[in-house]
Amino acid sequence: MSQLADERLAADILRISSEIGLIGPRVSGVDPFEFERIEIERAKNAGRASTMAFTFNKPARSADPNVALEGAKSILSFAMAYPGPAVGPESVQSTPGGKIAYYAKDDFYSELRRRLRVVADEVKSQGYRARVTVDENHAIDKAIARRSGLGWMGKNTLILTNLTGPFVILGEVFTDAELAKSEASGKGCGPCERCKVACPTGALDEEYRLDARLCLSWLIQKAGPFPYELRDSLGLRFYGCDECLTSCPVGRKTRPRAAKGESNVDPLFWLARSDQDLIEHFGYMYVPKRDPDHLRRNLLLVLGNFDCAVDGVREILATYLTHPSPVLRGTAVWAAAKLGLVDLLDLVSADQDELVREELARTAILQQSSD
Ligand code: B12
Repeated sequence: MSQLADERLAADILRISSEIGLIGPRVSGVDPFEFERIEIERAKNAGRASTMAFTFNKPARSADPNVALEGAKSILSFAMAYPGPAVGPESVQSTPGGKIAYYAKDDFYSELRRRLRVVADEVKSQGYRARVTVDENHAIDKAIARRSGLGWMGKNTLILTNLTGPFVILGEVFTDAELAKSEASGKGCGPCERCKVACPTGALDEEYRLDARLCLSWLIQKAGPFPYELRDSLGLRFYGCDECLTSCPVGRKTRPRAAKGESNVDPLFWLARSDQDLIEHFGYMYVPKRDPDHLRRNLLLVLGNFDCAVDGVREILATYLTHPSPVLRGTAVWAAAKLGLVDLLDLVSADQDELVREELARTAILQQSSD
């Protein structure tokens, strides 16, 4: 294809992208992302990747654009903004309950994929190949956004744009069209460390690096019992964590804002719902093995972090103290003790499961120390 054709394509993509509300594109080359591959392997070898798969599974594959599209010549890097906190204090407006992080308040990833397919169809209509990727393991979205200059990496390890700060999700269109490449921005955070200070667990322990073992956003997605020592820090988070985003000053005045009076997740309501109801309502989120009990674990953690026992909590906890899942029984033990409902624990006094016995033992120690 001629240079003229490529320029026409670039102009058409730019026009269409702004019409459908995309930030970008900026264009990245297709050399493997060596720096990122080394960093991913470094985190993995240092045990800082916890049990995550994602790009930690096969870093070399994720870092090689030729895997996403054989013969790729350009990567179009895009961002889509999502609403962050409403203006003014949050607490007065929102209903008490589990908090969902802003990036997961709606199925923004599917919406971004839909928009990128419009761009990909245009690329294909002009005779080139195109492949869309969003939050998938064969592409490192942040590395592509950083190299193309779509945004720059903050100390929270997220890609920031001047207008939105970190409140964007990222996606790409890989293509064999040879498009003019754009430059990385080279911007940085300077002395600012607000995200590092704001992180409830100290997960941002090194400059521009995150220890995922401490990151609440990961631990909320990770199957099994939630780390005991971090349950208080979790607070009322049901899914995702925004501390290292809401604390970021970049784009604070210009980023999109959620409407006031955000609705939170009522744990009592959802703990009484069926598997189907839970997956139908929250299934757009990453839920390990799409197991509704994982969502129930998070709901019990939220309940245990309520200030006090609300109406209906005894009945719900009684059912979960006899639930088939040891993880849910164990978490219900912790929640009952936290809410001062220790008499309920008679229901599990004969429980033989090791996990449940461990939770009971911790509760007993807690009891003795508070007597
Ligand atoms: C694994 C993963 C996670 C993990 C690990 C997070 C992490 N930091 O990587 C967990 C589950 C914790 C997570 C959480 C979140 N995630 Co996530 N996640 C991913 C995923 C699948 C892979 C990211 C990856 O490869 N990480 C590997 C590690 C080693 O990379 P890194 O931490 O960025 O480390 C870099 C820096 O340390 C840098 N570095 C080292 N030294 C230096 C020095 C300087 C000066 C600089 C500049 C950089 C630098 O080098 C490393 C490699 O680039 C991507 C999707 C994708 N396929 O790319 C989404 C993705 C990164 N996640 C996303 C989102 C929205 C989130 C959350 C905000 C969700 C929430 N609200 O809970 C949180 C934010 C937590 C955080 N501060 O990172 C978005 C981020 C969009 C953006 N604006 O950047 C992505 C891109 C998905 C998407 N397509 O939109 N996520």
